[in-house]
Amino acid sequence: MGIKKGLKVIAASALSLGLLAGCNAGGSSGSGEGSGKVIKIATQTPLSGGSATLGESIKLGAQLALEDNKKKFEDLGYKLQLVPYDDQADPKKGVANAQLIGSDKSILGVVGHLNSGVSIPSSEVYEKYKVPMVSPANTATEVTDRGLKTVNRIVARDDFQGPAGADFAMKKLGAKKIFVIQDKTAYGTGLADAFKKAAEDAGAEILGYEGITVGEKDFNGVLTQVLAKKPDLVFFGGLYTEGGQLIRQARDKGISIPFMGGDGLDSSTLVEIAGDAVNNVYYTSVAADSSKTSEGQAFASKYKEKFNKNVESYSAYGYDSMSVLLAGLEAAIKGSDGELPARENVAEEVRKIQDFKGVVTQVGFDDIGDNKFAKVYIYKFSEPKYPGVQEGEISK
Ligand code: ABU
Repeated sequence: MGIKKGLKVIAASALSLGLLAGCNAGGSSGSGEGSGKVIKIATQTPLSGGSATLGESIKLGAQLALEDNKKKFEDLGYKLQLVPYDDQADPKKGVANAQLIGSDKSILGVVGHLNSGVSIPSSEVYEKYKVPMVSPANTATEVTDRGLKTVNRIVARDDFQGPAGADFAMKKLGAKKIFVIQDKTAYGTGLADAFKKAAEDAGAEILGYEGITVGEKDFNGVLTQVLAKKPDLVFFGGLYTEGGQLIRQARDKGISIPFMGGDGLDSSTLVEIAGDAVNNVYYTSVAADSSKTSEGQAFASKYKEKFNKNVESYSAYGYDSMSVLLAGLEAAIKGSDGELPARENVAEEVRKIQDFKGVVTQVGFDDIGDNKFAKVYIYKFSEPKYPGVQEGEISK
């Protein structure tokens, strides 16, 4: 399937599910089945554009968790509602949506975002309105390093992921001369820099460090530089849409050396775009392969049955992020005397979580909202089949 056609299919399926910007956002609080005081939980992820595969998977995972918890909250006297927002992977859209979320007093939490560059400015707004956020996917260090009380994530940080990739590239792949490409976003640059520093500290020579732009489609310029420098590995900090095209165009130019990237490559759409060119591509991810455990397999089956889609890297992380948020909400409800709990109480209860067992994660937040139990995984593609084969699992 061509890239354009693939993106159209994603947009069409998002439309058919009523997921695009503003479709349900801020829906009427008293309508629908069930009874009780309405509590809304928002998701903010890209539901359209080049990052929609992962953005939609987070939303669907979160939706499943909310539905699984509805009965419990009804018994407590509350009716849960999901309000999905499409941030379009755009910081301005994310902030505008965050203002809407903050202004709707019945929204008591947010699952999101996918993109760290959207999460960072949007979460300044959540903090102002005291709305707790749990991110299933943001890995940039700045997301939590600002010390905001409302901001949490369940995945590992790029100052863990980047060095883990560098260690693997040098020790297992024998890389010594590396060319680094990054997409100039908070995520892509942060991950590439963390990888580069760790590789240099371990004695690697960095032959080139170049930026590309999100949305770019022709990588001939940077790949000509790669050909001239003759590295033994290319590291890419960015997402699957640009990554898939970069890899495919590299192979077309005869560049057959290993490529490596981070969790931004961890999507079936990378394989769809790159095709056979994906062979000999390695990626670190902060997402576990859900097929490795019985809980993960059961989740994947349920997800497939409900949405007729296979799980993506962050589907179960959307589920676990929503579950963690609802655990904090449930604790806050205990002291709320039948009223809506205050947002700051929900935020405090979420941050207090120390040992939550999700479908694929164990979650315990430290004092800045990072997950003490987060892990990094290493995968390899040897054939155009998603996900890649797991080559390693690293705990802190
Ligand atoms: N961690 C990969 C998803 C992109 C991001 O953090 O911006």
